[in-house]
Amino acid sequence: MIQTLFGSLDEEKNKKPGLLDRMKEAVSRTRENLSERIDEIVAFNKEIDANTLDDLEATLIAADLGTGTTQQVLEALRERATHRQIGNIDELKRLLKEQIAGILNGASNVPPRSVNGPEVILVVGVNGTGKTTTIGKLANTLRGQGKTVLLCASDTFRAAAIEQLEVWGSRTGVEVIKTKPGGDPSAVLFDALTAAKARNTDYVIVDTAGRLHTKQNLMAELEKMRRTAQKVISDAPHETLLVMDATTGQNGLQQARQFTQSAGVSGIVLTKLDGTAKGGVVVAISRELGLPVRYVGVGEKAGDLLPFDSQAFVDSLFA
Ligand SMILES: Nc1nc2c(ncn2[C@@H]2O[C@H](COP(=O)(O)OP(=O)(O)O)[C@@H](O)[C@H]2O)c(=O)[nH]1
Ligand SMILES: [Mg+2]
Repeated sequence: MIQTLFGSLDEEKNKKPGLLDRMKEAVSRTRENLSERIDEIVAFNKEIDANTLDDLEATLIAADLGTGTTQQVLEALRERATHRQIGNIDELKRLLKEQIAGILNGASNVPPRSVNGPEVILVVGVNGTGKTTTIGKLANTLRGQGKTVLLCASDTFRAAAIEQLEVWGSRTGVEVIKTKPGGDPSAVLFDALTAAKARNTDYVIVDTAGRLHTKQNLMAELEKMRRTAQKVISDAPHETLLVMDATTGQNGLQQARQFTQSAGVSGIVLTKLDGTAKGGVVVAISRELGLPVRYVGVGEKAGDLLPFDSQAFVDSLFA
């Protein structure tokens, strides 16, 4: 059973029967890029042998699985292909699905939960990846479940960032705790957590800056925020979500490494899956960062956030 921040995915599936359809829609360009090319490769090669796998390699890399992940997937198929044990295309796709699901499931973990008091979600990542938008979507999801939420505007680096979070706050009916632009991100976090604790708010979602003057500066700031959070709620943050932009592919993965090395990331949100033919990057992320993808962003609206289910994802890719 897949756990998300908000309980089991089965519960969410029951509420939203269209989840698989929405995932299929979101990866439609990736599916064309992957599944339909595989059809062509097999049609061209007639039988599935070592040559087919060579052609398949280029296709998997084009879908942004990355070279290491592609090699791992193909390695598992090579022996069988050499002995002509992959009878037809359905069998080939079934094996690919099995390999990819295995990688995705291998990175899964259960988010730690707050024993008592507010659950704190720290949202980090490079500028423009979709942090603030994702926070708005998460607030919307939680509000829809009747939870109480506070947003914390700790991206004090730009005035526009605070205003953008406030727009999401009013859209979702959630209060935003803020300070003036240029203010101390940790100070506003302290205020937000103190307020949440006093009010017994269910969730606090914390927006952070994507960049400061230097990388070291940024990482030190995030570290300070963690320490500050723990002064108010000892086991906070309960989840640190790294937001990544699917359209930046392998470059985004490079940038993400810097965060996972020093920001205590526990899960990934992959945004803009709707805009790319390279959704295979999900698999590369799981394998290379060893972290589960918790959610995918599939558009700019409040409802455009889907809990990530590896089986629904592979089924959608090869549908
Ligand atoms: N198509 C699409 N656009 C998105 C998604 N998530 C965010 N965006 C857009 O990406 C841009 C940057 O988002 P923002 O939340 O400001 O990024 P931040 O700098 O990380 O806070 C905005 O124009 C968002 O509307 C998504 O899942 N799909
Ligand atoms: Mg932002």
